[in-house]
Amino acid sequence: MSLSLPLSTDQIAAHNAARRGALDDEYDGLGRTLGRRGVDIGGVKARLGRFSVATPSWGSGVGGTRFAKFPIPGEPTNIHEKLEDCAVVQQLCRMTPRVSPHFPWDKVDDYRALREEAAALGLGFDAVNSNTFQDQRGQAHSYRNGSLASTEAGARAQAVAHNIDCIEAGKALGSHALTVWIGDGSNFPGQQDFNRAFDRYLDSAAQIYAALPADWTMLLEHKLYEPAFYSTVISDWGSSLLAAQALGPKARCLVDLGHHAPNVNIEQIVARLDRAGKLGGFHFNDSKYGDDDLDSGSVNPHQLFLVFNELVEAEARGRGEFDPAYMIDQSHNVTDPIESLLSSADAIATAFAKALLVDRAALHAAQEANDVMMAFQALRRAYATDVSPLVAMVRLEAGGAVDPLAAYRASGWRMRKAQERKPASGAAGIV
Ligand code: PSV
Ligand code: MN
Repeated sequence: MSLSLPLSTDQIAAHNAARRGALDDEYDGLGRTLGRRGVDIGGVKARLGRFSVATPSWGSGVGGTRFAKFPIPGEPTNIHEKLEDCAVVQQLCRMTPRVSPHFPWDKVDDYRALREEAAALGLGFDAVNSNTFQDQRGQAHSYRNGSLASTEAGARAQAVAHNIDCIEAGKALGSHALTVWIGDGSNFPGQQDFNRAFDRYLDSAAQIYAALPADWTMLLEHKLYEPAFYSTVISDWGSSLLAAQALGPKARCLVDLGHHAPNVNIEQIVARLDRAGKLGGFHFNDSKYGDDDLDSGSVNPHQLFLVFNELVEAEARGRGEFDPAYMIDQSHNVTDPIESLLSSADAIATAFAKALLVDRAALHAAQEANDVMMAFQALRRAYATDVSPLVAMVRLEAGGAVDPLAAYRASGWRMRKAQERKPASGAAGIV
């Protein structure tokens, strides 16, 4: 398969050449700083180089709120254009080699051909996402009263069949996971029997689970509210864990950073789910108030660091196979989505790099000795370290750009696409 990358490699090479000297200097300085702490920067660089996070196909388009969407010229309007834009992100940052598709938004007739198309752009596919939170034109049963947990047998069967179709598409795409998030729930006290709704969900989910290939994971994504505003069926990590345990070993919990009650300690949830052997994956984003789907690390980068600190702990604890599916799930309403994805990938890698720098022996010793301040300082020292030369060096050595945003702007990609692509619609709606 010959690669046909979207951006000029010569242009990226020239961009890097102009920045190489300064980067070497800053990287060497960081190496000396870490060396004095007994940390080998080369080892951290190698670990960071193996890290990757999937981009969401839907995140390459401009998002909107329930009030409005403001399209930009040149934004993608179909899966082929979305793949091109995800390939731009991957070419520049080299840590987003897979795309997570959402069906039926990304439906095509030939998924094998789509897989080849992606491969030619340097991309593979990550978890497939089902959508039973919207009605599609011509479908027999409405999801107005729910999908997998609906009281209507026809709606439940239709939602199960859609998820099985997603698995089939995913098989052809080379995916190994299905992410299931449902909007089912209630808007009024008394509207729904909490436990009967959960039982219906379990019954439907078990039918999907039975259709999973042996090497697949079913990722259960919980969310506290929206579109149901009084209760949701899979509202929190407790319900998610109960469901994953009831379904079996291939079912795991997916943590979307925006899907919790305000002020919940998400990093503790990460630790608990890992302890239960059920930490399946992440949707990275950030929020100020609720499920805001803002760019990762834009509001609370410290929380992102604390989440990664638990992930590094979890990996070190080595409870079996540790391979959570990392994905970005953001709504880019006021930025060029490619720029947001580049900036977010950088923020995620930065948080991971900092978590790798935590002196675990010092942290654990301070915890055992009840030395509160030194336990905190073990985290603080890692968090305060400027790892940007390390993250940039990993990118550069993998073939990406030292400064991805500058390289992207210099490429003129969006302006070129504005000439070629048909305009996107401004229809509002949360995605
Ligand atoms: C729901 O809010 C969610 O986080 C789920 O992952 C959806 O599938 C996704 O957003 C895309 O709209
Ligand atoms: Mn999500």
